[in-house]
Amino acid sequence: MPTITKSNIAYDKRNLSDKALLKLYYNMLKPRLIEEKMLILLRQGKISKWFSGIGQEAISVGVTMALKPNEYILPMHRNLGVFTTREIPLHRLFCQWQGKASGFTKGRDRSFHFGTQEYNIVGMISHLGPQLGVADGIALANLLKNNGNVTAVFSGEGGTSEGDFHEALNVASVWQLPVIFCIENNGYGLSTPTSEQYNCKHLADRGKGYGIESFILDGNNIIETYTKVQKLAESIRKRPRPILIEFKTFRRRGHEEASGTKYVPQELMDEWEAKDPIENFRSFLFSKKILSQSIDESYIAKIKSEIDSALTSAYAEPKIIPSETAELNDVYKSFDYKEVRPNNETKELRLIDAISEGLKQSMQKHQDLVIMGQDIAEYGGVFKITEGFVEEFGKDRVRNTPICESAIVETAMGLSISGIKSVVEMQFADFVTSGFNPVVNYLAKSHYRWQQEADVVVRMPCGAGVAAGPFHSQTNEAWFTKTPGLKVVYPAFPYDAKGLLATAINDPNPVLFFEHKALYRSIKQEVPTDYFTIPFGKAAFLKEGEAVTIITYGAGVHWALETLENNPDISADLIDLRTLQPLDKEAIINSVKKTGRAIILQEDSLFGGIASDLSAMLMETCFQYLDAPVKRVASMETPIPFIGQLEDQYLAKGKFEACLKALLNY
Ligand SMILES: Cc1ncc(C[n+]2csc(CCOP(=O)(O)OP(=O)(O)O)c2C)c(N)n1
Repeated sequence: MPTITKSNIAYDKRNLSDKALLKLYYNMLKPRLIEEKMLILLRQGKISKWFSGIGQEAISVGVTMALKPNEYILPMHRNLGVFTTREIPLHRLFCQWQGKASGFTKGRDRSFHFGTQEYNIVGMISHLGPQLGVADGIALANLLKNNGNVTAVFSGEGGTSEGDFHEALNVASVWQLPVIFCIENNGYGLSTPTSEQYNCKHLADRGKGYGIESFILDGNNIIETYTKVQKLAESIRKRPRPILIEFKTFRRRGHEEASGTKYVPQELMDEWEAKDPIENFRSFLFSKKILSQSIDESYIAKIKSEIDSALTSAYAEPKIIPSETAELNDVYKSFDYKEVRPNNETKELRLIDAISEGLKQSMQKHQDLVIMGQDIAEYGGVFKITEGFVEEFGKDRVRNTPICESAIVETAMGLSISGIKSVVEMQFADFVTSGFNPVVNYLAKSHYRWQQEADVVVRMPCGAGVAAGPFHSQTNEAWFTKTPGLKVVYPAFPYDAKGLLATAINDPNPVLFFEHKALYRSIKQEVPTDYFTIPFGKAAFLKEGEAVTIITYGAGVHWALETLENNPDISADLIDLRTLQPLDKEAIINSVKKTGRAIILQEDSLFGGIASDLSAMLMETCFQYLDAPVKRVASMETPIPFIGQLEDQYLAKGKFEACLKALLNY
């Protein structure tokens, strides 16, 4: 019999059939019984961590049942009910939690940190908020495909304090994306009560500020959550738009099991225990004679036996045997590079024109490629690279964005999950800091974590020499070359820029594509008029010589060329790296073995830059071939100053010639 004999929740069964009501009950019971088992295993030390959703099942189950199986859901750490309602086999879930091969992440990520295309679920990353922007991207894909699908994404009330929440809702509203933002307001974010988390009466009230319809629902009432979300989803499918729902509920256990609930007043616990979504619904179903003792017992027995057999099989599965090759092979999605050779017809292009032409030809080749950025549509972007694009490709594919770098990178991730390529233009490479988290944590790690590619190119207009000061001059490639999962491209010439951009867009992995602003209009070259590609990981030898190897990229290439032109007696190999990740190690090492001297020139400040790693690599691989210590030449260890004479002093360019000569005289 139910432990709550008379329901404390006022249910209205509306026109739901008994079968539908029993399904709701069964689907809530399943995650509850799994969790109860997990708590026992935790006490026995058989699992390490557990984030409990006990008391919040009606939200996960109600929302999932309201959506169609092919509609994406983006759950958080307390949404076991999403996974079980989508009928993921328990064996796979348990293997995921035990880090076994039949899980979803090959032991590489824990608990609910995984997605599965098979079940249209995109799991969280620890940072919480990015889920919301990724949902925007999936919703945008649905809008562009005009398939009428809705997307649902979850956040706790704590997560709504993150900037990602604001940006995602803003973008969804401006673009009228078909997404349901579900806030589970469960009273506490770790130990922080709502009074210290936000200062408005209801989080749903925020909807108004974003121009989004919003609703407050009793998150413990399964009929209310299910029927209302179902109705809203139906309406959104017909008239795409975002909707915000605040589900009032309560976190009945610790943030994670080990951390306890000492800071939660007992009265609150008692109050919410009395509102338990399953006990109350069970009592209601009993009172209406829809559920009987024997049906209830059969449900419990069925679920428990499923749990027990899945646990047995998960425990029986062997542990993953570490293999460095297997790990390294999954950092990037394999990419079958297809060479497209340039035609013979060329025309002289500046770097900026070559990038524009390359991007345009990729837009023509990939009919669903979407580009997003601030002021890129009618205005053509601040550098005019996308001028005329909106006329040719339309506003669906050439999208002006609000100033929401995080949400737009996340949107790009969501597009990729839905099979759509995108290019994001950072107005200046400096501003990537405002979208840093999704670049280094979402785009970079998805393939390694759950084999989901992030088919995104982020264009990065970068570099100094244009008197633009500390926030419009940085060349921040080293932040990204040190993050496994990203590719980093840095062309110095129009020809390379055009061909490498085409490859970057073809490559399904996330690519940071650096474009030096000072080279945009100053460097010209004959460039094939048609579409062509250049492979990643192949450096260019611009000069060949005997005495020294000069290794550089970007603006450094032009500084080195100038120095060699002024010193025709210096016999040097000049290597333009062109791509920093992947790196053409072989070309560098072979050249240094030949010349016995190496100088690495970078525009970035010295410490922690590319030059340091290359230097270390050469010391490790070429020590016995070296006639002199490897030399690094870089800009000063200061922010980048504005005024010309300070900027000239800052930049490595002024030091290079003297350093090169000193190395040759060593
Ligand atoms: C960016 C970031 N900051 C802090 C944390 C640590 N953290 C993880 S969950 C959590 C509380 C989240 O609260 P809420 O969003 O209300 O969800 P709940 O756990 O209550 O379901 C915190 C602070 C984190 N994971 N990511």
